[in-house]
Amino acid sequence: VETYDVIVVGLGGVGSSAAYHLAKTGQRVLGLDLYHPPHVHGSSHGRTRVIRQAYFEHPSYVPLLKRAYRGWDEVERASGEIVFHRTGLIEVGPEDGVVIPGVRSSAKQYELPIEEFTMADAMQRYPGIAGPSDWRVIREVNAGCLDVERCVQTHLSLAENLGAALRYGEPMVSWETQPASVSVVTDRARYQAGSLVLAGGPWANEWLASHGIPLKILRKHLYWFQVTDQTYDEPAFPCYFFETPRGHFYGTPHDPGVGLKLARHSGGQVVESMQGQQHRPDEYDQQLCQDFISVCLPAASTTLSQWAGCYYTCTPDENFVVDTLPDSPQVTLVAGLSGHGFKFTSALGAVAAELVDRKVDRQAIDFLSVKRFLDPSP
Ligand code: PYC
Repeated sequence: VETYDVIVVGLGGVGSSAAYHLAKTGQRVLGLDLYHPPHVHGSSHGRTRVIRQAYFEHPSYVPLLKRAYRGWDEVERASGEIVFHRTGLIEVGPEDGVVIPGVRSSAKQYELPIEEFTMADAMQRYPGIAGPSDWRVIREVNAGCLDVERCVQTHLSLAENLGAALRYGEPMVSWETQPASVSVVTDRARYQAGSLVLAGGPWANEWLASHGIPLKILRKHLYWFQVTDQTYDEPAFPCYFFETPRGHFYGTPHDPGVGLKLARHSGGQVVESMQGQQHRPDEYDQQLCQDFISVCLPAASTTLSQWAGCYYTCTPDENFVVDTLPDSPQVTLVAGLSGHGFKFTSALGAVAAELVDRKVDRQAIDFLSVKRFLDPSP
């Protein structure tokens, strides 16, 4: 039986970062993935991910986001790669929605630089956008997008350079805990370690359901649409996130040779299990995105140039799970990123390493604990 200090299962956004941070602390790390990451089968692909700090979802995320920004800086310094494109972000929607008031509130509490516009002023500044005159637009200056595959690849390379053993195409078949250790069985070997980090994205729902952690997998869709001029090119055009009556839509600037990325953050089709899953397009979702272009991105074409499928793994409150298992502290979970977690992964890997080392600031992640599912308040 091969023996390690820590086994990390799942080497996408979270697992690649956890492997790096654990290897950095001198632990003997084994990383396992059922495919060859960065791959297209889970949630850590699709060319870009929005990164932002004035978090409309909840101000409690902002300290973790500040840590994530430092984490991406560290990745760039350590590797010489550029993973973070500082394009800025415009968030657009009604005054009484969730996005505009939420961005304002986090920005105010943490003194984050934002600029506000009326819709009319924003349409002058960004000729590619449109919307009702009573909508507001907030530009978050320090936001941008991450090169998602490069983030995963770079964390993996950094981990490997620090001695982590990474095994690809080796699915975990089962895991079990002993009083102060864990064992993991894959389709080809049995491993033993002091700790286990479960970072399986959508595959985690199977691993965690019996522990009372409810994760819902959603099938999602990413589109790239043709553009006919330079309206949506960087640096003039930033990342965007719209709250509309038909849902939340987001995207990143024109990707030369590929198109203008657009996806619907809301909606999605429930997937019961990842067993035998294959991506497949959804006509209704695509039509909603084309309708969104016609109304809100009128200088873009509704002709599709590329499509990709991916998955969200959602908790009931859409906040992550970052914790150890209550009855097995040697098992760390980072799960249920609920479609908004990739930007955090440089920090979540570091937090996972601290959970393994039992040196984490529990207060900072209390709102992400397992106990909220097991012990709901009346
Ligand atoms: O967290 O900004 C985000 C995001 C946009 C779409 C999915 N997640």
